[in-house]
Amino acid sequence: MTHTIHHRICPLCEACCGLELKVQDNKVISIRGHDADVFSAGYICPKGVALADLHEDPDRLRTPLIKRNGEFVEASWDEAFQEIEARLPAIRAQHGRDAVGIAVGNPAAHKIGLLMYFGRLARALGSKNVFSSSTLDQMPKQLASGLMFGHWLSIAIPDIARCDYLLLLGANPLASNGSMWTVPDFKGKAKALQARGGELVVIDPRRSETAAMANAHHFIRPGADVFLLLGLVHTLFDEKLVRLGPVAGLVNGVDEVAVAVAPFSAEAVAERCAIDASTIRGIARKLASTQRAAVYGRIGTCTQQYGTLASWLVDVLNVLTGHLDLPGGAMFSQAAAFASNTSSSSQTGTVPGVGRGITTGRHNSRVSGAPEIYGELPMTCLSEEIETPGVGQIKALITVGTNPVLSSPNGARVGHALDQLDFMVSLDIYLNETTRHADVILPGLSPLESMHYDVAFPQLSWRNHARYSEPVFERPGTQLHEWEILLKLSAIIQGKGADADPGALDDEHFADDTRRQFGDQAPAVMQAVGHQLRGPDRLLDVALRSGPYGDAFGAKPDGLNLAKVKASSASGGIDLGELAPRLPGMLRTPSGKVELAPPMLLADLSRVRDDLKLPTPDMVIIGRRDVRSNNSWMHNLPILAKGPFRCTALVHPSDAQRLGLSDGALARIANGTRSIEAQVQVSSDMMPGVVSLPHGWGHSLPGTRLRLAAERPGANLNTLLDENLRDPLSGNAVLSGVAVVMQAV
Ligand SMILES: Nc1nc2c(c(=O)[nH]1)N[C@H]1C(S)=C(S)[C@@H](COP(=O)(O)OP(=O)(O)OC[C@H]3O[C@@H](n4cnc5c(=O)[nH]c(N)nc54)[C@H](O)[C@@H]3O)O[C@H]1N2
Ligand SMILES: Nc1nc2c(c(=O)[nH]1)N[C@H]1C(S)=C(S)[C@@H](COP(=O)(O)OP(=O)(O)OC[C@H]3O[C@@H](n4cnc5c(=O)[nH]c(N)nc54)[C@H](O)[C@@H]3O)O[C@H]1N2
Ligand code: SF4
Ligand SMILES: [Mo]
Repeated sequence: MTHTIHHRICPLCEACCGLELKVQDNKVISIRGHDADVFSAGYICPKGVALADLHEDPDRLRTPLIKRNGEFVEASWDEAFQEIEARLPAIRAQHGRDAVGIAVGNPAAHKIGLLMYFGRLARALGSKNVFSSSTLDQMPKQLASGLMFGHWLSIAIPDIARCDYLLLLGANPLASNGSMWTVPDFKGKAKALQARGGELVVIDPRRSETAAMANAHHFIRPGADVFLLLGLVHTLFDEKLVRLGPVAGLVNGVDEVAVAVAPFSAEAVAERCAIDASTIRGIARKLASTQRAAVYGRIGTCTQQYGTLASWLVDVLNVLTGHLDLPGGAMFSQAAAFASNTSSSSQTGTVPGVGRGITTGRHNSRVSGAPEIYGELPMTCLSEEIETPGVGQIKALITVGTNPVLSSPNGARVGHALDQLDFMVSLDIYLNETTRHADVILPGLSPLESMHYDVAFPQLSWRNHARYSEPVFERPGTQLHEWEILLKLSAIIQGKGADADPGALDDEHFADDTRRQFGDQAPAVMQAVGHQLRGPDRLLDVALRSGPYGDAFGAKPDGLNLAKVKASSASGGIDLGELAPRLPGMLRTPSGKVELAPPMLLADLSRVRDDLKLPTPDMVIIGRRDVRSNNSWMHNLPILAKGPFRCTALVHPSDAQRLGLSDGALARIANGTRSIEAQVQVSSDMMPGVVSLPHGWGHSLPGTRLRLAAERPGANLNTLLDENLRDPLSGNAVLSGVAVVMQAV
């Protein structure tokens, strides 16, 4: 029997590697990196190989489930939608729009059908109760970037191919494969940087895999990055090292920043962040004196109470050292499709780069009063919005690819809250810790059964590219695409009925959108796109053709369209070149300039000032990632589950000795009345006084269908974390540096 070869971009993490799959008898027989891929050049990690296990996983849901008398039973799609129609609109009619909440999780960022159609459902619902894992993750970075550059996804990334000094804070790309920075084979690129004489410097409370390969690593007290960063900015002013370079005329607020950082000399912050003043000054000098240098901060700098300030200061450093928007510095990718910062006409007029900017706090959460941000409320407000009676209380919830019972602080409370709902629908591929609370579960397709194009990550990519994947397998006959499921749910909400045809609904939406986007040109656009395409493919064709490299619907015959990008798949996609300067055209701030000193951020510095002398708790907890794991949902795949147990609590030998903990034994870790038991691993890679435990574990809850994961369930870090601790500006959860008490069991 002969096999067939397929090319597929991996949807499992932000590295977006191109894979080559061999298929025989309708089974994947091998997965390797696609050597010809223009972007990832054959790189792959163990999770990419696990796509075959995911496809085959007998626990992965393939039919809708309806809960009857407390037990899930298999149902047809018609039955599932009828059940939803019988129950959901009535709740909305009785209690109002906000009574139906919606929560979306990480996999949606990796699936165009979820990402592009989730918004349609959210708009149909018209509820203020929209939540996503962004507020457990990167909202601070999005907010800081939005305030500075005018759009939530205009995020500067290191131009690693040409950089000679890279300062990394709170990121471990050797395990995570990069985040808010799409950079497959970070290790290879970092080694090349070192080979050309460059330096990689890592700031992390643990000597991570990335720190271990760095030229220098400095421990930092968890949650204290804002102090280090302020010390660095202060040094630049203090030692007259500020040079804006070519962007000088495009930056507002340098003097305001100089005044704002005045209380935070390297000497003043050193103790608070546990890095000496001379080291801080040395890093600032090196950043300023290296022609091609960049600073990058990721989850460790976001998931803390000063997340937005830390994210802002990362880019303040990039600007003040003259590295923004220059080769080898911190640059902006130019995506082929869907990027707001490439739209040809600016929103407010003819000046390139002038836009509306961003606004937050258009409404507030009902119970805690947390400000709306990017149309969302903090995920950590979900439980209280379900539990607290009154107008606007959440009575029904739709979850889309999210598992907050494990991924959100105080997950047990989330679980109890979900039990209080009148109705819950989950669009998810597993019966897991969260979806077991649902009344109806609607399964998405296996990634190998759907087309793929990354919407968000080309906006954050180390090099510009356009790559498309066809489905490897046909979808099973009765199964729906996730975009179709989302449209069906929207139709039910809008009273169009459970048997509305998703194709017709899609046509309506498409016509509306095209009129809105193209005005008078809409009929010509619709005609150019034709009648063959539907769903995400059609949206993609329009986006590519009207995008910065597009064929302008025929006016630029050499430009891109869907057919061309599709045709390039076997040869590894289309390379669109290295990053190029994009200022001022990509800005969307009202001033048309980079805003270095947004008032909201300067005002928040008063909290930092008050906190300079805060005493160090005896023991604090932080998270980590392992290359063979992915948040809360890949522990059921054989190829990843085998090998050493990964959910261990790393502690420094001095802490182990002090607390009587021994390697391999269990320790109780407690925060107030909540506690877990985790296996200790003594490690001199830890900063003393810090314990590291990965998140996403705790698969011992009853009523799930994750048979392999349940064999080695691990402990749930989020049991210990506090759902009331947030960065007040972004609403992001504090997941790092929380004080705990540890003792031997
Ligand atoms: N303590 C601590 N907590 C953390 C973090 C941390 O560092 N420390 N990290 C946070 C971060 S960065 C994130 S992004 C969040 C992630 O938290 P979540 O957004 O909750 O995402 P996951 O834990 O990845 O769970 C993904 C869910 O989607 C389902 N799923 C998988 N594939 C598909 C699909 O193709 N379609 C559909 N419909 N569903 C699918 C899975 O079954 C699972 O239910 O966790 C956060 N939680
Ligand atoms: N293998 C694997 N890959 C993943 C994921 C996964 O679960 N597994 N999840 C994906 C997701 S959703 C995301 S968002 C990305 C995240 O990608 P990264 O941001 O690279 O996340 P981590 O690998 O957790 O690395 C964070 C580092 O920050 C350190 N740290 C903790 N607290 C602090 C602090 O206060 N300050 C500083 N400076 N450092 C601190 C931790 O010790 C850790 O080494 O990874 C993605 N990729
Ligand atoms: S690094 Fe691994 S999980 Fe991430 S895209 Fe590449 S193969 Fe997939
Ligand atoms: Mo994330």
